[in-house]
Amino acid sequence: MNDTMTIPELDFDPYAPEQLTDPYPMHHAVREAGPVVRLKPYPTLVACARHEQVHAVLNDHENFISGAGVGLTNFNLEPPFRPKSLILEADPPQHTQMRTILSRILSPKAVTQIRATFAAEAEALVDRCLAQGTIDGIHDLAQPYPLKVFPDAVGVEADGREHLLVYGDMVFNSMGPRNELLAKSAARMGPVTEWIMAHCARSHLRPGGFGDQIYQAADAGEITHEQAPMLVRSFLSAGVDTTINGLGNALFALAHHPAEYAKLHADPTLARPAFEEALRWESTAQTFYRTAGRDTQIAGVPVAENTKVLCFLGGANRDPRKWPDPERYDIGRRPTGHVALGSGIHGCVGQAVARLEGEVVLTALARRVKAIEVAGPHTRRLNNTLRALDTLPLRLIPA
Ligand code: 4IA
Repeated sequence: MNDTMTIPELDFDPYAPEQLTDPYPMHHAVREAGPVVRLKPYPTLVACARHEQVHAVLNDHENFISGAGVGLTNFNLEPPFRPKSLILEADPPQHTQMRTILSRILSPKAVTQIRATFAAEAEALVDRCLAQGTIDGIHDLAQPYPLKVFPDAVGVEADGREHLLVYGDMVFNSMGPRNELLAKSAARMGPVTEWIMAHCARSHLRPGGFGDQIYQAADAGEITHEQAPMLVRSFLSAGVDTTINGLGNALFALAHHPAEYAKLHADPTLARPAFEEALRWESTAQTFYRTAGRDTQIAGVPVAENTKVLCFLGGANRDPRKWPDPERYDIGRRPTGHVALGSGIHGCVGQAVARLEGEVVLTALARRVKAIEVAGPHTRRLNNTLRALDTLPLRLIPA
């Protein structure tokens, strides 16, 4: 390797509280340093924050595999904190087999069937928030909504659903290093893993729900009955904390951009693009990894087999090489090609449901609420992977 092939090394820890609180200056530095960089605190990995390379890595599943985990930990070297997900932490052909089943259960057609229920729940919840006037955007709206509609659709009983929040926090922290955030998550787990696995059993799932439909696929011989609970676990891992924070970040974006909210209020059909732009602007999942499955390259830079590749989704989604005026939250933008839901064969399988949730909540707000005002300082819930808010005081002005 000659001098021009030397990978720039930057002294950033993406998991330090400062970077988790405001990752954008770090994204800028990583993008400007080059298409591929090294990070001093994690000398064995390479990182990308430009859209072109993040997209290329996510769309090259032959060279950049998921079976060694999509977090910092290389499952070839260290055991995972829980049995590997059959879909997320897997490669073809196993991944394809699981994906076929989940994409059928979460298909646009299935979403048509849940739409009316999801919309009615959004309207009822926004009405309750409006009656309060001043709300906490997270605890009163962004959190209770997915925590009701998604487990309802999966077919999980109402009792104990708060365990899903603890579990989600743990799953996403586990994709980072063994830092204090992970230790704090782990300390809260108590009965949670047992509750999750118990609620993945068919006996706990409402007949006809998304969870039961996985068992129907097992009945049909598409997967084994031993695999079925593990796929239900994927619903419970990926379907709640993600949409909670997607909605929370969208509320944050709208509250801090009153002119954009005014456009949404004037034309509620902008709910879907407003949510999509929020995904671009504040990517809920900030980082994912792949692992080089063989000696390969990124932008001509050699990457050795078994190297972890850190993809800054939030960096790619604000790359000025891709997006004009990327720091601007603009609901008139059509941010096609953002990577907030991933890209390629592992791209979010639940994205039609996630978008439905965003659309119906923002539609209900747009119709009933004239303005959303910031009613006090927000606080962040730091997580190794998620861009998450803890509190978001808001004043809702009725239309
Ligand atoms: C799983 C990437 C994130 C949304 C996710 C988390 C967990 C699982 C899938 C996706 O457990 O399969």
